[in-house]
Amino acid sequence: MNTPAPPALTIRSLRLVPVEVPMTFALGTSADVIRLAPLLLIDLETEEGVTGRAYLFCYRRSGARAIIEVLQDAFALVKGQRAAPLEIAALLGRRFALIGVTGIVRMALSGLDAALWDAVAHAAGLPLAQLLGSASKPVRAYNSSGLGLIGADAAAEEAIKLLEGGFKAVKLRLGYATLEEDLAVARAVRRRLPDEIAVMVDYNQALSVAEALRRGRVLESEGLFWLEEPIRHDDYVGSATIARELSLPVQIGENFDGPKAMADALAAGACDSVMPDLGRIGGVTGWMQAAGIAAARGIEMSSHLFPEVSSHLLAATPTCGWLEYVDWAIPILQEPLAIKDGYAVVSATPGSGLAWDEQAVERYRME
Ligand code: SMN
Ligand code: MG
Repeated sequence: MNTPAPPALTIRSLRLVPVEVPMTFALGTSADVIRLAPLLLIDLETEEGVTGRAYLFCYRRSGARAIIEVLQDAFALVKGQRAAPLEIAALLGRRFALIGVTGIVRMALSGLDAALWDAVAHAAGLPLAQLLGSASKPVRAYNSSGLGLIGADAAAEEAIKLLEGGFKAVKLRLGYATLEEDLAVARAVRRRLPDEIAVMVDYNQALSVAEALRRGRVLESEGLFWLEEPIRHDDYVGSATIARELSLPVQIGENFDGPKAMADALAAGACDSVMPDLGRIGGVTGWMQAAGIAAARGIEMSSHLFPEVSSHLLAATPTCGWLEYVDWAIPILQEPLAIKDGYAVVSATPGSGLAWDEQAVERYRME
């Protein structure tokens, strides 16, 4: 049987809408508290009528504004070109080489890349995971909503609520002023949850190497699952010391700036496992390159944010670890990611499963 080849797509127009979505649980990290999720919605239209969608989590309003500027600039460079993500990544990587493909620029290009892949998957009539060669298997997920620096009692209460949906794991933010406070909160949450529930802890880069060793040595006998970003994200030498010294596995990756950063981190022995972020690793293209590096080294790879697209990517990741689940995009999505018995159900429709609830988008549109 001859199946017609999917049409080649030509990039036509770009629609960018920044929204601020109220979060059910505030995200209180040791660096900042986020109560409204600043998301940038990306619609990339093609001449053939296929639209590719993606969103970026922009951390701050100013992040959204800056990314819009760069994305419009990038779009002008590729308008009229074939919607082939690898070609576009190579072209834009070169054109942005002078300013540097890092930070805001990396996020903008990652968003564009994810939207391109979504368009290609739509044109092929396949869920993204299948386009990448996977059978779209369910991916185990931990609930990463909430559990900010809210104190022992409140954290223990909130942790129970986060198990709804059948989650078997949650993530707790640490980085209180003292080790004693960190320990009290970790113990309160650990004791409140059944033993089979995994508790990850995340310091968001709060500690020095010496302090990470001091706190880590105490926390490692508290039944925790991983120790995330204890120190500055790009100190791979310091992180390697911590990973070597502690029995508690060290997890980093949300700040990997492209696959090369991940390769460097692994070469330095900086961590036991990795969790790249779709928006910083280089979109779907960067993710798949990173997945190859993780697979070659036999290192488990989890995701950071963007649970909808990350579910597809993890399904296509040979050393698939955990999906980080956050509910932030639910209010603006037509079909939120389904969680069943603690597993993310990879969407079965063509593309990455993103479609906006336009009324909600208007309601939450950023001023
Ligand atoms: C985190 C920090 C800031 C924004 C989003 C997420 C956190 C995580 O480090 O890993 O969830
Ligand atoms: Mg983190």
